[in-house]
Amino acid sequence: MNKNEKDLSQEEDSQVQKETTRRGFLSTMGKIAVAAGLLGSGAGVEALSGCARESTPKSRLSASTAKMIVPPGKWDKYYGLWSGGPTGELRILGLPSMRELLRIPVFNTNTGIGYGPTGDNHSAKMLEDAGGYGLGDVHHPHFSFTKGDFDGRYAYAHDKANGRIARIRLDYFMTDAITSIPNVPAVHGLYPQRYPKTGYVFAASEFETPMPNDGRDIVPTGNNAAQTKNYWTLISAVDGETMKVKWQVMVDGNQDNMDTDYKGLYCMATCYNSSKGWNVPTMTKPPVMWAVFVNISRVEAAVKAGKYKTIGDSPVPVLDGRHGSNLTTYIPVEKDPHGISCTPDGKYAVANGKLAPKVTVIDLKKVGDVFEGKIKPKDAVAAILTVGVGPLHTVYDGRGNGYTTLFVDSQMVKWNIEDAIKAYNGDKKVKPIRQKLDVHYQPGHAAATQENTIHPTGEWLISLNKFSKDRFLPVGPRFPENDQLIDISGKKMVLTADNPVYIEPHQADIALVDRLKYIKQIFNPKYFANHVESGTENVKRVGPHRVIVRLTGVAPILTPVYFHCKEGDLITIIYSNNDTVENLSHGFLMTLHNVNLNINPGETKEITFLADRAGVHWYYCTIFCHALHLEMRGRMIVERVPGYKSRPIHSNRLKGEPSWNGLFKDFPGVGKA
Ligand code: K7E
Ligand code: CUA
Repeated sequence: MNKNEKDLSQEEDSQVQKETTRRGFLSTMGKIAVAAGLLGSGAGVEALSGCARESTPKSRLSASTAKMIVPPGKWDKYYGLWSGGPTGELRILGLPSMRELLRIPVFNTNTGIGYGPTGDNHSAKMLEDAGGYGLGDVHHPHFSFTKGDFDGRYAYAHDKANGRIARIRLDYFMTDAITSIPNVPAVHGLYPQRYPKTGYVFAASEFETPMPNDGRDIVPTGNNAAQTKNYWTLISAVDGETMKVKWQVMVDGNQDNMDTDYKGLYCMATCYNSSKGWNVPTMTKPPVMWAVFVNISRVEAAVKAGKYKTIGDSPVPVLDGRHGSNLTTYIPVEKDPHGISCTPDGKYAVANGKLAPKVTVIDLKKVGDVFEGKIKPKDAVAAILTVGVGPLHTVYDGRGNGYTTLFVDSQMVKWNIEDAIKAYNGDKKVKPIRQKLDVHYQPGHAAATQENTIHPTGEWLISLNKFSKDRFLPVGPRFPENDQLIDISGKKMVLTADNPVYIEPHQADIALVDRLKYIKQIFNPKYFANHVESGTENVKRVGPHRVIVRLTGVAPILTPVYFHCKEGDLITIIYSNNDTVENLSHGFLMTLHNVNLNINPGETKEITFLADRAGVHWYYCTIFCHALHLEMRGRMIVERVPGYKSRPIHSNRLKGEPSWNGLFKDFPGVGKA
């Protein structure tokens, strides 16, 4: 950007500021919101017509909404790391604007970024080595930590569907490792060690199974009640650097959400099914369940002393942390607890009741006393506070307040932690509940700026709502979810904006921009052993049915622009993007062959596919990179081999596929109803 451009943008900024202050809220706000695409139709219309459903004072709504607007060309203050649920991906959002900046493929295939079997050999192999599943279910993505704050090295995410953990490196925002956790079918809770650093990444398995789960301990059908007696769950510790599973601790009940403390002493998980039930009535029976705390140093010592067994073919040490073990302690929590999260001052862990309208505040110092045998587990409870119906997750502002989502009440409740403790100890004067705010609707997780670090900023809160109902334009049966932005910088929470989000963000981490300090846009070509230097491009037959094509792209020139091969050849494309200019990525899509590479500046990528159809097949660049981008294409010329049987075009269409005409009789224009 040159000097003049900079001056111009500053001028525009002051213009925007003037506009917002000069004109009244009703006329300006609607325009800015609509122009910037920041508000959903519901909130936008309310703002314009002045019939806001919220009880929020208009002046505060105006100020908060103005604060979330990031003027054209300006950057957000925070990075948000969002999970993508059963899409198997992660997303990067900017906050407070809530604009989506990137989708990071993790457990899925992505044809835009070029990831998975259609994308490149490297990610395809990584997915294949991690079990070859075509999907994942991501609930809990987290940034890595050093000394209790985000350190910008990695993000980690779990796959609940197939018991895996992935690591995303935060220089290039790419998934670089996926580990399968042995002995468990599904991991739900995931949390990185906060101190001294990550360190361990802990994962809690949710679904109890026999161990090993190889057909043993299956009670004959009809005898369901006894079926789960020999089922167990494990809390696993993965080394965040090597991505190897270090140890697993067998625990009672089944595990839900996880967290870690700020001293590196414990990881902890809630248990919503302490009775190991197998249907809703049997799962939800006990009125009091627990949060289990794992004593990390004791587990490490036990591993060292060889006090473990292994399960099945897995070499990973499994320790017994069931009731009676000194490796764990079970702190009672009412009832079917869901989220658990440590306060940023490191003093407490708060567990959320879900089926009890209460949060339980656990004193982490006293958890130490429990481990020493000085007090009983129940004596580590510092407070139980009734907050409302369906508490799921609690986050913090760093000013001593918790914000708990109430799924059933569709509310966010702000409460004071120290006051909750005073009230629990009999002080009748204090009122711990500060405010209840309607959210739209049914919140699951909440996320607040830097809230899960030693430096919470207490600026913005997101209510990750599962239902959006009437808030957005209808788009058929599948509604977007609604991640609502709430201003928590003042005394009162102020609902600021509705943000439709794609399926299904459970949880988010929000980091100040400077925490992600290793970001790079250009690869060093030397990083790649297979880098193709410009001028050395070639086509080589290396076996009777094996051809390697080494290509380069320098906008708008693709080299070579044609190559020959024969039907039945296995082709490997090695493509180096030798443009080393920011933002200048190239694509390589081979028509009719299910292949699309995406090669970033300085990067080399490889993909292998079968050329099994004689003829001329064009390959082309899929990323608009130059005025002559459309000309950036070439031909694969496949010679006929007598007797070779090619796939017919579109052979992936199944024969005997049920007709849509039958399924959608009343769809206009399809068949005759
Ligand atoms: Cu509450 Cu899987 Cu974190 Cu969803 S979990 S809400
Ligand atoms: Cu290269 Cu478009």
